[in-house]
Amino acid sequence: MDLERDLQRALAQDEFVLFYQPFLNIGTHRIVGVEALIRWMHPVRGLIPPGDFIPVAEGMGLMYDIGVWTLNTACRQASAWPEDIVVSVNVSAAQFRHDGLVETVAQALLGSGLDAGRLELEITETAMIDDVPRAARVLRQLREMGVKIALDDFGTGYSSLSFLQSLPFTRIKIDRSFVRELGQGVGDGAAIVGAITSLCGSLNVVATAEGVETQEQFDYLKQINCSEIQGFFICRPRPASEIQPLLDQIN
Ligand code: G
Ligand code: G
Ligand code: MN
Ligand code: NA
Repeated sequence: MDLERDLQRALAQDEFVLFYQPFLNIGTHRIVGVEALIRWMHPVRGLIPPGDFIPVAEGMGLMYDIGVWTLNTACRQASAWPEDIVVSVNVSAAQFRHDGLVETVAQALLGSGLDAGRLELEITETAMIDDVPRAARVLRQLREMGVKIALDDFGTGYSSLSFLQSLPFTRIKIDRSFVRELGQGVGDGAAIVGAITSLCGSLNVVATAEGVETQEQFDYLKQINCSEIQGFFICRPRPASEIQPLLDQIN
């Protein structure tokens, strides 16, 4: 298919771009970091979202190289931002299972001059659950370098409490499927978000609610002392050229 042929050339032709979506500390009302979200600027089809090409790229074995590009680009762009801003980079399952990940991260930090404490990797439980001892070793190495680790889309997989306890996460991102139900008076979303938030408190991990879209959701999360939030209610993902002035202005 054309998409596959075009994907093969997209890296060499410099067609990927990173958008960034801020996350906010509810207590201080400050932006504490931004998540890098890849898009493909296709010369004919225009902007293609990651959901439409990442599965294809993964099937073609291209995700590792795309991930290297993403890490390098995110670290380089973040090195120009205020020093208290963290940049969060999504790591695919294929990338996490590759033996070169730790070295790639070290190179991206070295090449950009970004402080390791300003880089966070977002990893889903699906990427780690098949070999938890290995995941623990890799994450420990990254933590020893100073890199932060977020557990992405939490609540959608099947991880146990011992999984949370045995892996050195610095942040847990509460999946937006639970956040969506807040303030609607339906479903178990509020109970689940409340339980994860208090669990994060006990484990000394930052709780971040994803997909916050309304004032009601914001108010609920503030009331239960969820530390950080992300979503269209705060800011949509935006290109680097728009994010930098925003960060310079408010921080
Ligand atoms: O930006 P959007 O909401 O369309 O992202 C859809 C999905 O693509 C999300 O699950 C997100 O984690 C994933 N994604 C976005 N950017 C990257 C990236 O650079 N690398 C990987 N592996 N996944 C990404
Ligand atoms: O899986 P991950 O959490 O990395 O997914 C990030 C994706 O979520 C991005 O594609 C981003 O565009 C999307 N997203 C971010 N905020 C919101 C929101 O408030 N509502 C919805 N529906 N999607 C969001
Ligand atoms: Mn993410
Ligand atoms: Na997520």
